[in-house]
Amino acid sequence: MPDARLNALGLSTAQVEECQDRDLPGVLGRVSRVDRGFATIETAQGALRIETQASQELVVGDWLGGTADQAVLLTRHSELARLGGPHKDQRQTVVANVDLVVIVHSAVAQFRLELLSTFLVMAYDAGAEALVVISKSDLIDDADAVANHISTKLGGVETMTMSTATGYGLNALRQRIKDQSIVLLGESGTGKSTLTNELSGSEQLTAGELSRSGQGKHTTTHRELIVLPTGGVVIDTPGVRDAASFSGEHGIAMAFHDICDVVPHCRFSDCEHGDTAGCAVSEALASGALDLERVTAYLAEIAQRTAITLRAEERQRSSASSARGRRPKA
Ligand SMILES: Nc1nc2c(ncn2[C@@H]2O[C@H](COP(=O)(O)OP(=O)(O)OP(=O)(O)O)[C@@H](O)[C@H]2O)c(=O)[nH]1
Ligand SMILES: [Mg+2]
Ligand SMILES: [Zn+2]
Repeated sequence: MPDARLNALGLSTAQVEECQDRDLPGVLGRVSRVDRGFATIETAQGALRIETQASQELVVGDWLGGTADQAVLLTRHSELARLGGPHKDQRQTVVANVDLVVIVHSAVAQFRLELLSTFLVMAYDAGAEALVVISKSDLIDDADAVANHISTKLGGVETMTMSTATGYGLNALRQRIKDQSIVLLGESGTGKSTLTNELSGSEQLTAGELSRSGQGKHTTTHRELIVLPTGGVVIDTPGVRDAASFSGEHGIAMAFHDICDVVPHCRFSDCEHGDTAGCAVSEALASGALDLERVTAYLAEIAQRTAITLRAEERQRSSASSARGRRPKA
């Protein structure tokens, strides 16, 4: 009988069955935080810290089986990944096993279509659903108009409007995310930690109030998983200024479905969608069937992906040729 605490952490039969199949003593718990060399695990008995091995890169949201002394990583059912590594061309898993990616955008912040599109691509590539939350609706007259505009610009993505200052929209959001594992993504200061505190009904995280001296804004520095009293977990993440997705075909096809429907109709398969003859994308732009800003964001995503592939190939070639040039020691 799985423990109620593990259920609250989002345990499913998949983890229980995997432990049985692999002859593990049972499900140990879920990773709530990762620091250099250590991970915090939420277990049936409470939180414990374990040392992590370099060979086993744990991320927040991971499920572990076994015991504290011999913890075994269980199969991930979704992985939210971004580009990282020294050459910014490696896939890096950020969090695991999330059902829903909530992109938090402040109603009074500048809307950056490319950045939000990248978050969407990441969400879809992870195999998760995506929801855009327009926060701080108290600071603007018509936040729903902002939500509608953003939904249109993002290809019809689901949006919700809310304010932690007035409580507007919070119950609807609680209903929407109930019993799910969600991760909050967004720029710094959009209200992710304030929202996490509000949902969890406690002040577990430090949100960005300016200190009296005006210095030292409490910006989030760690990913952290919090269990919600209403069921489900939320992973708060540090704000990002620029995101690069490790964009797979699937994420792009989902985030830019309207454009991807048109691209196969271009006359040339290597069409760059500029002044090329027979470009169906240009024709759709001229007729107003496609939106120029969306096409620009799509081309940026594709260009980034091409550049990364070329860089990776180039590195592979140069390491192969330097290996060939190496002489055995005399
Ligand atoms: N007016 C208003 N202010 C809000 C609301 N939600 C959050 N804030 C304020 O926005 C500021 C930033 O909030 P945080 O929750 O720290 O933002 P964050 O997204 O966690 O920021 P990072 O951790 O840097 O990514 C704080 O001063 C909050 O008090 C809201 O609904 N209305
Ligand atoms: Mg924060
Ligand atoms: Zn074209």
